[in-house]
Amino acid sequence: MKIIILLLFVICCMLATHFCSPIIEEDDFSSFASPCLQPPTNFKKRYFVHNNIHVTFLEAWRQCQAIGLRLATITSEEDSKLMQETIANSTNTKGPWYIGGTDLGNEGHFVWISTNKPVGHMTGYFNYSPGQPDNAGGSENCLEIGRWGGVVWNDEPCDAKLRYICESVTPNWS
Ligand SMILES: [Ca+2]
Ligand SMILES: [Ca+2]
Repeated sequence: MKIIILLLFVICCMLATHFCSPIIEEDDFSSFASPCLQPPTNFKKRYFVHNNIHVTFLEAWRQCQAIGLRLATITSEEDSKLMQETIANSTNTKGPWYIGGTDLGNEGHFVWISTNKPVGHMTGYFNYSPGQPDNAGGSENCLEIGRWGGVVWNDEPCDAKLRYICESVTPNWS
């Protein structure tokens, strides 16, 4: 009889542990599978033209970060049109400005430093000026926009002091 009671006690303890203290693994996100918590499929991009200081590419990268933004990426014709409108409405409409593309460390293979994605990734969108990027002098590793007017891109030495353009990307819940 004592053995049966002891066994029942052990089983009760095991059940209590199972139901009262569920162990959730750190990487178990199944509990977040509610439709209400799905990530948005649309994002709204805004550009911010900074004309007040001239900085190197890496300084521009950090300047954007310091105000909660990131150095601009342009991944579609729609982005390019938005860029054109934003520049037209800025306090200085003459470039060039840094945007976030660089082939530092891997010549000829440009990535967006803000997203770690190759330039043209998924969309195949490029907007280089004819003949660019040319890596002139063997040392042009950062992308600028607006050197010759418009919004075409050119590679430029990363230590050139230029104005710069940041962006914000926010979920579009509407
Ligand atoms: Ca280069
Ligand atoms: Ca160039």
